[in-house]
Amino acid sequence: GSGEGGVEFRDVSFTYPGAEEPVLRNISFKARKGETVAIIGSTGSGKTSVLNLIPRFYDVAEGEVLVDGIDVRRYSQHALRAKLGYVSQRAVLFSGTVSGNVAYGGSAAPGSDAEEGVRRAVAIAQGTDFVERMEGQYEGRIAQGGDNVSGGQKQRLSIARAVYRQPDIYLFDDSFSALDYRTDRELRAALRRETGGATTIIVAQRIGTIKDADRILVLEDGRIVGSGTHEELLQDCETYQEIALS
Ligand code: TTP
Ligand code: MG
Repeated sequence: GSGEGGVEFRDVSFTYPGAEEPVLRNISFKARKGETVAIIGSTGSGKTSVLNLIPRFYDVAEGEVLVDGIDVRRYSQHALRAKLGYVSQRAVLFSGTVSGNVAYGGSAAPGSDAEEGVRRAVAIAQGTDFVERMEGQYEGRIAQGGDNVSGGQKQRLSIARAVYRQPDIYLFDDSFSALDYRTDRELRAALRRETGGATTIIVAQRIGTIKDADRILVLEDGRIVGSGTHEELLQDCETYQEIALS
């Protein structure tokens, strides 16, 4: 079932406030504890919209979204968000230190346990090398909007921010898109190794990022048009074949 650490969608349809047409139609899937479920599909197919329903950025009117087997509407905002490590499609950094960004405003003074946590999170996110090359390292300055770090570095720091919180469930919205293949692979391997048993939902545009997922959902116009492993989908999902061969 979708017990501890699980996510489940039960026949979810969703329309944005003020919109006429549903953006998601009859979405059902399960990510059991420790599984990696990937979502792929063309731009505008609804991938971000699926993820947005898990932390309750929006509430569904039809169907149910469950976390640990419980309807998300029954959690307090705080209890729900504490379980989730959400990394948005646009990495958001604020002006402050590397540590402050990873600990999300929390204090991570040099020598504290929090600083240890920051180092560990940055290491898992494959950011140690560039952070340690920065002037000031973990106390080094991040400019407003992260303008002094590259796109891939920004992504790694926002991933580190999620890792730091040690969530049961990771939600990655295209969070690896600016990483080279090797960093992408190593980051995901480190996550699997170090976050023992966390459930992961990965939205991605490239096959390499999602190929080894336990299950891949193919989204088209807000509907699931295929679901299975990479091999299964290559066999029997036309949309997936098109993505894979493009
Ligand atoms: P998304 O769910 O954002 O589609 P996507 O994540 O698959 O696309 P991309 O690969 O480019 O990131 O959008 C689906 C539709 O929903 C699209 O028509 C835009 C609309 N939408 C809103 O109206 N409000 C929102 O907050 C979002 C996220 C999407
Ligand atoms: Mg998106």
